[in-house]
Amino acid sequence: MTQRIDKALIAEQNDKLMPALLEDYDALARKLARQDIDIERITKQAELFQIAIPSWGTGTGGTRFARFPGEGEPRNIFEKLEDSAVINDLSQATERVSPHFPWDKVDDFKELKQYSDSLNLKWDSINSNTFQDQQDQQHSYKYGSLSNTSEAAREQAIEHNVECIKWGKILGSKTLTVWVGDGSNHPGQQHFQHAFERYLNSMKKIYAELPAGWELHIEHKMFEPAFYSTVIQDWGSNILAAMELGPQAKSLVDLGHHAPNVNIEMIVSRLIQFKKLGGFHFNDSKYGDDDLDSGSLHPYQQFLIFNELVDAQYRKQEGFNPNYMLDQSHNVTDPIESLINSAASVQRSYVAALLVNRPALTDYQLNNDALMASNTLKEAFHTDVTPILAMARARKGGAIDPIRTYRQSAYRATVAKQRPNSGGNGSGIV
Ligand SMILES: [Mn+2]
Repeated sequence: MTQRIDKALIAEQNDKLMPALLEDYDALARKLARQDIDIERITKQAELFQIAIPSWGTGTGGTRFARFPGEGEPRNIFEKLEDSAVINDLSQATERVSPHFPWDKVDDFKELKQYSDSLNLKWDSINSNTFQDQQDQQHSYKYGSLSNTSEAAREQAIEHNVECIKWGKILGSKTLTVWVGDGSNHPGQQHFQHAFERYLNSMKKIYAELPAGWELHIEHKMFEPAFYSTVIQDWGSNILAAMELGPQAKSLVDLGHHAPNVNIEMIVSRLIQFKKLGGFHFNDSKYGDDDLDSGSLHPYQQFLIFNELVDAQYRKQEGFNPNYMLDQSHNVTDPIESLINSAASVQRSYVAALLVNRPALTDYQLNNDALMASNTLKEAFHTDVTPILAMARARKGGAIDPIRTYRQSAYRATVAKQRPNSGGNGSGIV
């Protein structure tokens, strides 16, 4: 049976919080009006904001050392969808779910589509997995998949991606995201050019199978599991591959997959300029690919990325329609709470970026007024848009305070009884 958040509970909680929200919303409306910004226009845009939930994010993550399973973890894609529906019930910003195959593979994809329809959920990008071996797999990916020196292993990886497209068509997805762990751990282990050539040849075969209207998103990652070199190491290799493949191939930016201190917002601008920005995996990081909750450490960086995105929207940049998705690992929190928080954090960056006075910024830039240009961004970033986010949720039937309402619902305790712990405590990078 599908367990959901009772609409009456959301309404009851919202009734208690609405008077204070109205006070804060009106105060913010007056403040924005002084800057010639109509709060209602911003709130409507906040209501339209959507970010996809990664199916694997609903489970407890881990590190390569250990994983500590949480209570009532989803055991299959149907239960992951149930948790995703709860996140959307409360946040009203996450109506799409991104699956990972073969982790989420089912025998009957039509049945899965019917189930997601019944929860009012849609499907985002399909993620293929050729970075680990599956049971009964003929050829190992120990030495890579799409760039493996073995043609048989490469063909097997291509075939898996083509199957992912087939499943995605049934689910109504329009994107295939490919990340490979291919690379090397020793200098000299791999011929850089030949490995990249093998990867490109494999990707060309996958690209040839893309239906019209689909996109192929390439995800790069600097390190891990290969620690010396990876075949799609950085945005440079990524965009080269996307350009080589054709217009349906674009680059995906995972915030944790860059060297420390890299200017990610400038990479975003470059990808926008050349119509190669496919989408995002939002998360935060301190040391590397930490998969921390979005905006938990670097909210200004997240805002600056959205400043570029809103700028492209403002300039009506041709071919600009990136996918937004979360990609985080929840090791010590309830994944539902972290995903609700993170969706709101990314939405906050988007809404704050809408407040940037763009004509003034352009003027400061043209006149080389560095201080005022910087202050223009800071003014928007420092505006507390919490009342807009809460009002957008409330108007769509979501919760003014989604975490509080979630805890009141006791959803986790209920599903913990229905989903006994599988006892799996092995390592688990997800
Ligand atoms: Mn990712």
